[in-house]
Amino acid sequence: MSEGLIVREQEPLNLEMPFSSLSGFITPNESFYVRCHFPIPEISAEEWRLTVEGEVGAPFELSYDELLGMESRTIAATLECAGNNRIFLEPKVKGVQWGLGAVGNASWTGVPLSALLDRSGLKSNALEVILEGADEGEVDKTPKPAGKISFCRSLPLKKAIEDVLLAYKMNGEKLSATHGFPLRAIVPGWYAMASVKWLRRIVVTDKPFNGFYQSLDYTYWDRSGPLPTLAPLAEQQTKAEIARPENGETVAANSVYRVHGAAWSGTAEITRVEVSFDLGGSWQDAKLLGEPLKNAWRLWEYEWQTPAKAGRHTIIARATDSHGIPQPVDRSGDRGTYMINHLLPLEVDVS
Ligand SMILES: Nc1nc2c(c(=O)[nH]1)N[C@H]1C(S)=C(S)[C@@H](COP(=O)(O)O)O[C@H]1N2
Ligand SMILES: [Mo]
Repeated sequence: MSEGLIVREQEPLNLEMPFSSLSGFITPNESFYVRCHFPIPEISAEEWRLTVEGEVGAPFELSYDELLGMESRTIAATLECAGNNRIFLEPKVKGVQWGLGAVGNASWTGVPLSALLDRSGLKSNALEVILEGADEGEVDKTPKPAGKISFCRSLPLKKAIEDVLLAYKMNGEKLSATHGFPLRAIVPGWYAMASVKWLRRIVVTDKPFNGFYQSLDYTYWDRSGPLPTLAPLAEQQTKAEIARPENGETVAANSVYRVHGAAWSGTAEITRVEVSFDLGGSWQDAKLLGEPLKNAWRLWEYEWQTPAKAGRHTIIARATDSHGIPQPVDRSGDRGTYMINHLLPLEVDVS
């Protein structure tokens, strides 16, 4: 199953797709990166139940078969780990050393979270929805709670109702244990820590949730208010990544090389991808492939007429979305070890 994936960690399992193998709009299940904080829970579909509780008029639980019997929806969505590209940070930081491949795009089938929230009879004081996974363990960072915790994240009620899907299929196949069997959340446009796997409980709360992965881990310093505040990571930041050539690849001089990759944005459509071969001095438009789809990446390509002269060359790609916000050239320290979308030059040998 993990064939061809880069093993970043065995236990817990953390596998990366070699991004140079990007071959289509849909990432095949066996190539999709895997990010786990704890051992993968073994869950039997017969015994498993999803409970919906908290600030609701009518708490209830659902079996796997009941879920499959509900009206379903299928959406394409790109999941990107908030620590994707961390290996490129200087100086080196702690955390899984992801290269370019902690990202993938799949089609997800399941039940809208709003259908369950409707049925629960939300109370008027409902503020957030906590999604809890069945995986548990001790956290290996400090400060931390004593003993075991489960992996959970909360969503503002608005986002929870808007477009969150509870998925049991990935690219038409039953969800695998590594990707969250029997049920996971897909939170479109958000960094993938929000897309909780192995869901077992949904808790509606009337206060902001301050769990470990909400308020200590997976946070950044938000400066939209009068003072910097620690805020939970949310929307994916606009980014273009180059699949080929790879960093360090040798390409033939005086030939045509297909530079290609993918670009995505959490809140808008990708409207432009450009490439630069002179460290950002000048930019050429790449061709966007396929159709724009909200919350799914867009593949792109550029026919590069390689230089006649041998030597080292750099390539940078940058994406712009329909909000017009370009990728940052430099990295902001407010983002800690997450949300890494500044421009990344790669080097190739022309020979
Ligand atoms: N229950 C649970 N959900 C989880 C995680 C986890 O460790 N436990 N990891 C999160 C993170 S950080 C990411 S990037 C995505 C990865 O999803 P994937 O393994 O299907 O690619 O799952 C998220 N959901
Ligand atoms: Mo992640």
